[in-house]
Amino acid sequence: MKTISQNPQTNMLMPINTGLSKERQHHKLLNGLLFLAMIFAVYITTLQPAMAHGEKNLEPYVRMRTIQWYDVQWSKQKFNVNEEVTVTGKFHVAEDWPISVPKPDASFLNISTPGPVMIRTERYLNGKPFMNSVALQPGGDYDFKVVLKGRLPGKYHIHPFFNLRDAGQVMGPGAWLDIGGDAADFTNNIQTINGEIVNMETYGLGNGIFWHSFWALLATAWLLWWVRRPLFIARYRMLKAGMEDELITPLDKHIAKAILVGVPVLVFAFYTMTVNQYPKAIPLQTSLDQILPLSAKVNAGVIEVETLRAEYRIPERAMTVSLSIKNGSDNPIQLGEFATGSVRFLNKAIPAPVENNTESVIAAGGLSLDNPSPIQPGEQRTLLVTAGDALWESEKLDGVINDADSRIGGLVFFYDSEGERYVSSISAAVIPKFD
Ligand SMILES: [Cu+2]
Repeated sequence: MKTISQNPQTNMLMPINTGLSKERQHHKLLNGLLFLAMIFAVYITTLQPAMAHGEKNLEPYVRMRTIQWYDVQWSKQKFNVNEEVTVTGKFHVAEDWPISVPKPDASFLNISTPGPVMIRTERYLNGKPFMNSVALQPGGDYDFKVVLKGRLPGKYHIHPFFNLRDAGQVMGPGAWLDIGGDAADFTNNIQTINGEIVNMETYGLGNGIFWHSFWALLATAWLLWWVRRPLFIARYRMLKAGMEDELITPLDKHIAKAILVGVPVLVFAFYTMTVNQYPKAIPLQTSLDQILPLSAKVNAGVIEVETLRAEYRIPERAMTVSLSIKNGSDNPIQLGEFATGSVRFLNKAIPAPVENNTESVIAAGGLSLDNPSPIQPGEQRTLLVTAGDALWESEKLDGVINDADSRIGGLVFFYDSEGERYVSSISAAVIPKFD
């Protein structure tokens, strides 16, 4: 450096320097523009109503082969603040649970909402009320019911969904709910076991704010007490220089001792006060609810379905599944629907009742069979079923062919001549066809 600055031709460096600073200015401008673009993107995305909110993000094999929802139904889609609405439905827990997804030993049935727009007042699984997570059994069928109460007016896309421990969320079909009325009218009063009526909207709020602020202030103060001192490198150098005595003062030690004794004493004192004030209390529950699947349904073993082969033709966006079906019932049966990952492919030759008001994605004529004649009692038939629709792509289910676990799963619905429905879960490895 010295040789350069002493060089008589120092001037020569000038143009280069200006060149560099120009480049830097250019960089600054570019960064600024990028930043503006980012702000703009955030602005645009927040302005637009959220039409989708991650329903399609989960890998297709997780959506198709874990919780298989069906018959999801809302009691109403338009209601007011304080009014109750019920969502009911069923789900099958796939037998062919993906190897990379932890088993559903702890799962929580939840409702996805954009913020606290409703409150949940009741929840049932197979008719039993439950509060906690539940262990689900692969192969089992369950029936659920959740009662909610309108809290904030607006139009929201709401889904029932399962939180699976260590796996993520498996969304059920969504529905638009319209909550009318005034947010100020919302009431959420409950009666405690002591007979006292409390308003859940404000109960304990002051206490919560006080304790959070108290501990945050204490912790911040203690942190700042040390941070204002020389930190890591300076500290290390003082240590090396044998000045460790100056790093911790007698006052530091006194304060540390006061905190060490004071905090546990404080916690114990306030704990005792609380226990005396509320002698009848139930601890927060963390147990796992044990609810068995619905007892083997009447149709178990009546209709035997085995998946022989599945092929996905990419240009046609069609999944062709070869099923070996044995009709053990007393009536002729016909295949009316194939449902997977909240997409329903219907056989329009069969007036299968579309008995739900969730806008689960439906391909009305998406299901076709190589032999549409009813399967007679006692007959065993190999049926070639094609579920074809652009929904494979728009619902991002076709990504299954790029997964390391290229297997599909879903439910097939048979209807007999008496209107009886039989549900079977199928699964198979998928072979992609590129042309
Ligand atoms: Cu949604």
